[in-house]
Amino acid sequence: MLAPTWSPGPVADEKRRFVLAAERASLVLLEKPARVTPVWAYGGSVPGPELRVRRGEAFTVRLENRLSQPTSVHWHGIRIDNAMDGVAGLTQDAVPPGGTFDYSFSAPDAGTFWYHPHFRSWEQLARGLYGLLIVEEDEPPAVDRDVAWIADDWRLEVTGLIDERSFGSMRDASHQGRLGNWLTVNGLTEPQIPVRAGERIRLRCVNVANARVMAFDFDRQKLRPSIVAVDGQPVAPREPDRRGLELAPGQRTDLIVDVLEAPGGRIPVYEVSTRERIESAAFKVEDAPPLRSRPLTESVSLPANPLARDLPLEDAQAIPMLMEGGAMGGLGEASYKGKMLDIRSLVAEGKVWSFNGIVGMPDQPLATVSRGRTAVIDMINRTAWPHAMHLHGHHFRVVERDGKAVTDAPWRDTVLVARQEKVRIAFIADNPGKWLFHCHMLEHQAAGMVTWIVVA
Ligand SMILES: [Cu+2]
Repeated sequence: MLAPTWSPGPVADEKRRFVLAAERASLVLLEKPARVTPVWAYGGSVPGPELRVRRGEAFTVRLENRLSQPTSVHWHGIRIDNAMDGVAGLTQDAVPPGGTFDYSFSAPDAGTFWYHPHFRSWEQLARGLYGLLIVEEDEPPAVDRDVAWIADDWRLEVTGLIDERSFGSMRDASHQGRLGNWLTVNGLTEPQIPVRAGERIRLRCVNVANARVMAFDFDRQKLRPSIVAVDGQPVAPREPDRRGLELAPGQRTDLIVDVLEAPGGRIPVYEVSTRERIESAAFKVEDAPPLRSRPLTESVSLPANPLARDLPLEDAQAIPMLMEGGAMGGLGEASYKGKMLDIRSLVAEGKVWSFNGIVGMPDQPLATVSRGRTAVIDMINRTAWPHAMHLHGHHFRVVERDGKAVTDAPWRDTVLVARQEKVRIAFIADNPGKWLFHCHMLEHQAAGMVTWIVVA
């Protein structure tokens, strides 16, 4: 019997309505000895319920806020109606404790997306508020099973409690962000995922950590991993990088894996972003006859989403964006809430990063782009740290890195910009509204790395 890796999500009623309650819950993450970790969770589970919808269908998710602070839900990667984007303070008011909000929308693209709060994200995600939103293809690919791989990086005390004293730490904010000390996959410590020999699995990987860039080494011989989508958008099948499958915070990758290990065997998957190889989870091959006499060999390709094929750059609107600040960044002064402040005064406000000399959410957008026009954002990362830049409501392509043209880059909603790197991205501004553009290292966002773009 194949056990699911966690309990299945709620089933929508006949009117396609889901309920998502943000509430307190408990997990056991530390097992020897067992310690209870109080968390915040959607529907009492971490990850929250897996929401599954069909491409293009209208549905409603009612957020019920049972927490002691306001919250909201952002649907990461969905080219969504702006009013449903869930950004507290920009597209809606935060939902107060005891309040509700109905998110009614449809998803134009099939793929792997996720949801999380967009209010005090640095605290609310770190406490466990996140889940997968799966938009099914009109004709899903032939796989035996669809399995989530939701990677998180918790910062726990030895008692099992979430390290709350470090929330808001300026040291974290000015360096890499809040790195954790405890890795989970699907809210579990080193889960042993039961599989059958010969089985073909679609693995939906997402990094929901506040700040850690992760890399997973999926065994090439025993799993033969093939990337078929990134950030929800299909790509021609390709092998992961030899150094491991890299996932910056917010990014997703869909993998096809084939279980090429004998019954009774075990295939560990290591997290390899540091010098250690940490076992993150393992596939445990059931002691049962293989699912098929010969493993499948034909590669899987996902059907294209209705994104524009061409990205005309000739008449594109150029949007320069200089990224400055952070530890060892040498930021002298920047504008915050309309006033020039020196770095000491900025730090006193909890702010250390700037875009174009402005710290935090500006009154004026970074740019206003006419609907339908191509926009090119030229990011110059003049900081000593990488940043996972996320654009709401659109997918973009990297067209240049450090002055070198990039061709055939996948559509993404989140891109990792290395320290001191220049990355040029382009997108068609075809979704009207106010769209956030920010670093998904959530402490960087909170400490200044956030702006917005208007599509008018
Ligand atoms: Cu950042």
